[in-house]
Amino acid sequence: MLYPKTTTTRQTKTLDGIWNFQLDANSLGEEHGWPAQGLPSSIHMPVPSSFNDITTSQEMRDYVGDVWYETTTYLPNEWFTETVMLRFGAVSHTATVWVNGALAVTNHNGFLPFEAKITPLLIKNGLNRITVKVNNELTWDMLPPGEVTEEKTPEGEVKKTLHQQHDFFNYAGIHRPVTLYTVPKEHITSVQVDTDFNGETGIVSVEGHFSGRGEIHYEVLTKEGQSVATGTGTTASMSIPHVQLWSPDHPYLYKLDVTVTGEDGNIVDHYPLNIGVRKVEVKNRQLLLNHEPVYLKGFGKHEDADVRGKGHDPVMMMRDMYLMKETGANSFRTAHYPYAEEVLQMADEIGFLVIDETSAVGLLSQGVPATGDLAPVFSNGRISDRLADYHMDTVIRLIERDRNHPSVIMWSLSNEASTMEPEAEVYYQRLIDEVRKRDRRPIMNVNLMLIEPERCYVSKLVDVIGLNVYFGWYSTPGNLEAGKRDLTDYLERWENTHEQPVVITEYGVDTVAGLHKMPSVMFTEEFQVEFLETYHQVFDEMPSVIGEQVWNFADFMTKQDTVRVDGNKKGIFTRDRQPKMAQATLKARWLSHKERDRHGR
Ligand code: GCB
Repeated sequence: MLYPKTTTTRQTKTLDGIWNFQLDANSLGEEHGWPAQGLPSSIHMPVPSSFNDITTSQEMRDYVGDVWYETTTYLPNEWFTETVMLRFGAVSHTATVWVNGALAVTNHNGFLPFEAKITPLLIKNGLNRITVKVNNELTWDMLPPGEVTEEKTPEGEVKKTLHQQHDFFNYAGIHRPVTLYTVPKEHITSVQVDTDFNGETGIVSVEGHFSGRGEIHYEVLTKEGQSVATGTGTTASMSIPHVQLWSPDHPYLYKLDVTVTGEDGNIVDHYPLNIGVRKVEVKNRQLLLNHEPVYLKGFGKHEDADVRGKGHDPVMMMRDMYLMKETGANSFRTAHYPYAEEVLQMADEIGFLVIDETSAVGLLSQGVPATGDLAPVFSNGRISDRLADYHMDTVIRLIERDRNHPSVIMWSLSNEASTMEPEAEVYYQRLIDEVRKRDRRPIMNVNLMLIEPERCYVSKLVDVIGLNVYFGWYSTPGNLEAGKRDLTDYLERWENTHEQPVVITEYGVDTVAGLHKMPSVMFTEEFQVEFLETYHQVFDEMPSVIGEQVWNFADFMTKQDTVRVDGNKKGIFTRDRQPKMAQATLKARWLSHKERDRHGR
């Protein structure tokens, strides 16, 4: 699905702003005709944003069930000669959309875009009403999985409670931009780009599709607008002489102009996109970017901020990007779901290597922190065929959405699943086969530290193994000496049983900003520094470790729990994006690791 853009043949109109909003605890909105008649007693709500933390109401924050959003807009008359599309960047989790009271589209995925052709539903000389019903419930047929229970309050009302497996607050609402846009009646429907290079020559392979009859033309332009390659047809392979390769240190983007010309020679449709020429491979236990070994330094992140929750916010996004660069990071993982498309566009521009993750988090018998014994979820039917199909759909849609980003170097299929069950092998093999059919990027799966390398049924199938490790925190709490020993032992076992390289996808400790103690104890800033330094000593002795991503970039909100102090405090930055002491530790290490980048281990 192409990102909406204003081009010489297309127009866009944002619907972001203040919408009407109403809770619907008894799910009566449809019965009462809200899509056609309007919301009867709404309040104001910003879009994009989570609704949970905007007001001071406890009910709103912990609300589980249906909520409604509504806005109105006029459209310029000239739009009615074109096809009009309505597109949502993401709505968490289930959305039903009406235009002027008529059903336009439903979507079951809280972290991926969806759209509908709405031309026939629009009013030409009047105000158009767009209504969205959002449901934030989770089931074991969805990702992430969860469960809702109901109880009767003393007043006789039904109160729903969400039981989730994952360690981030179940923020909900219209989370990403909402856009109306036009496409010509016959238009470009998809563009897929793959890049490579041979010596000084860049190779750009494109596959483009057009809904009508007409020839597609491609032109590659430099930043300065100089044409360097052209091609024609559904598929084309173009060569760029003296290519400037894309990398985090040199995030050079070319522009690919895609056009379709009609019989009269006029341009029928035009869609430009940024492309970066680069090659990613996993070979001899190394991650190669443009044939050079690269060591990943960076963070597991979240889309999370005070007040706006998971609502996309360009202000926070830019602050995060600059803070990561400042700290010397070259990468991040979109833990634990696909991030806004705008984040990947910026990663392309600023230069980050992104591990792009699905929303498959918590396919386990336990919530977080998962300690002790794990019970089965694959073999006892908890993970159903419907969940498997949902996972597959997510993977396919993620690849379709993100495949053209040079920043995306790897697909992460899931975080911390019950991969010690033999049934997991078939489940993951099916996903992996599908990914390999569609794209040649390396595949990763991320493991919980309770998964034993000798008894993991999935790691042997992937290209890169992700490990989340908390020895000295969740095990032997506060004892870094024991933590170091156990970490060393664990990583050595992975190294000895698997051939693939390992990225440490999580390591970190909860740290309350401003809490200090000498000698250190858990939760102090000193302990966070010592924990990281201890872990780094171990990583540096492990040839299989090709990257380290600290958990987490910033403090983030979780559900209330005895092990969480107003959220998860493992951030290197606070939730308002100011540094803890450990930022300096990472910066000193990561900025002096240039050599390691270039030569690998
Ligand atoms: C994990 C999870 C992550 C949690 C983290 C923690 O292993 O992948 O979602 O937030 O541990 O802090 O416990």
